[in-house]
Amino acid sequence: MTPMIPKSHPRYASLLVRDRIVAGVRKGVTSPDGLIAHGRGEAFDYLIGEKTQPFAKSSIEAAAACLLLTRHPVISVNGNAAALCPKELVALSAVLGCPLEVNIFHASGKREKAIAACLMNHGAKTVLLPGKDAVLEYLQSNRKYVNKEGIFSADTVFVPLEDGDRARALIRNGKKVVTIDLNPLSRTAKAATVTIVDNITRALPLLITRIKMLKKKKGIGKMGNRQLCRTIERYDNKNMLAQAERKMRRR
Ligand code: PTJ
Repeated sequence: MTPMIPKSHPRYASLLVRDRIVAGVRKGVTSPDGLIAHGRGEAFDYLIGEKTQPFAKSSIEAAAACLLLTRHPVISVNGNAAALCPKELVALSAVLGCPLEVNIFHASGKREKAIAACLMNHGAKTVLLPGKDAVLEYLQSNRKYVNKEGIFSADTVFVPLEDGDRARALIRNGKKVVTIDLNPLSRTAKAATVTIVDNITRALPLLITRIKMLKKKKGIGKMGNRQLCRTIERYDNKNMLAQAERKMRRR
């Protein structure tokens, strides 16, 4: 553990989050490469002022609509997401009534089990693991191995914190992709249907709150659904990424 961080430290909040990632590596949940990914995220977060910006709020609105209108959404969890927000990932799966599935880039059966155990310790009832019998097309990396009842048959996959080959492959497999990624230039950010450019530690609680509110409203029937459809129709992911990039360049 990091030596006691005084609350007055200007980087107090950021250092606490950093501690979670380091603890994740020590527990075998996060890969050592996850530390580098986290550092990259920190740099981008610095450039947006470490605050949820209006473009992220618009994306949260669209993400909530997309996840609510989907018949079979699935939450994909890697080592970084599990270390940073296990409680919130479980809460999101409960509010959507959808499965959590472990899917990691740096192959390790041991770490897959550690991530599942971490989610169970935070209240998950079941966590799906990748199998060898369901394989995604257009993907070479370990992330191609998925669960038949989970990502394989999902129509929308929530994939926070990753860059690389998967978002595009998921789209090519006919799925929608919702992501949280602080880097608006990443391949995942660009390929996704909805990209929330914000820190997962801030964005996930906001997304859960928004979904809960919309679910209550949706209770009013078809009108609610039509409103959600309109939110998605009007949403322009490219524009949100451009706004995020502009904000960063100005800083
Ligand atoms: O557990 P594994 O094996 O699946 O590995 C997970 C990592 C994250 C190591 C793996 O997916 C990876 O290497 O990811 P990348 O390519 O480094 O991409 C991670 C993306 O997440 C980058 O674009 C970062 O800017 C972004 N990111 C990092 N931390 C945060 C973040 N976005 C939002 N919130 C964060 N806290």
